[in-house]
Amino acid sequence: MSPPELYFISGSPPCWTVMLALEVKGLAYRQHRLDNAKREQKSDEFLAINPRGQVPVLRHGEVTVCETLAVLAYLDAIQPTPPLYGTDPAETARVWQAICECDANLRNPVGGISRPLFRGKAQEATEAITKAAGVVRDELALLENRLASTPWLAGETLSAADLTLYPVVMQLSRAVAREDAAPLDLALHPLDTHFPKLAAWSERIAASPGYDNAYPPHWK
Ligand SMILES: N[C@@H](CCC(=O)N[C@@H](CS)C(=O)NCC(=O)O)C(=O)O
Repeated sequence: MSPPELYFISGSPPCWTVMLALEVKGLAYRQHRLDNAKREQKSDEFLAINPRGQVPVLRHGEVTVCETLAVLAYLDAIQPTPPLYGTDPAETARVWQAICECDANLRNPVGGISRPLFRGKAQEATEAITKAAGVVRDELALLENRLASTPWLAGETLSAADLTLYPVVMQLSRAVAREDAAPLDLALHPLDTHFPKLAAWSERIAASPGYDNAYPPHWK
C-alpha cells in the first residue's frame, strides 16, 4: 500500500500532534499543506474528503480518518511501536486522563490567549486574555507537579498524551513571547522561569525522532 497522506494546516496544534506521531513511529507519509488564509480546507475538493472542512485528515489507501485522536489510534494499529496509548491498563488510563484534561481544560483558554495575540489584538482583548491566563497558569501548575515525578505525562514513556499537550504548550509559548504580551504581565513567559519541569519536558519532546520534520513549516 502507498504511504499515508496527511492534510494539514501549518501551526495547527492538532495537525502538529499527528505529524509528531507519524515521526515518532518512523512512518513515511506524504504531506498536503492547506492554506488557511485561502480557506482551502473549505474548498469543494477538500470538503469531499472531510465534509466538516477541518484538518488533520489522514488518508491511507481506502481509509480516511478525521479527528486527531482517531488518527493516532489508526497509526497505533498499523504501526504498534512505539505504543502511544500505553501498554497496561493503568498506563492507558493515565494517557487518556491527560488527553481529556488537556482538551477539556487547557486547549480553549490557550486559544483565548493566542488568537488575539497572533492577530495583533492584545489591547482590545486584555481582559479576556488576563482571565484565560489565570486558568492556564492553574492548569500548567498541575502539569508541573505531575512532571516532578515522571519524565512523561503518563509515566516512563512518551505517549499520545505528550503529543497532544506539546503543540498546545508551544502555541501558548509562541503567543506570550510576543512583544505586545509583555505589558499584560501574564506570568507565563519564559516557560522555564515559571514552569521549569514543563520546559524540560518540552526539550525532551524536541529531542524526539523526526521532530524537525514535524515542526510547523511557516515557523521555521
Ligand atoms: N477535534 C478536531 C479539531 C480539528 C480542528 O479544530 N482543526 C482546525 C485547525 S486547528 C481547523 O481545521 N480549522 C479550520 C476551520 O475550521 O476552518 C481534531 O482534533 O482533529
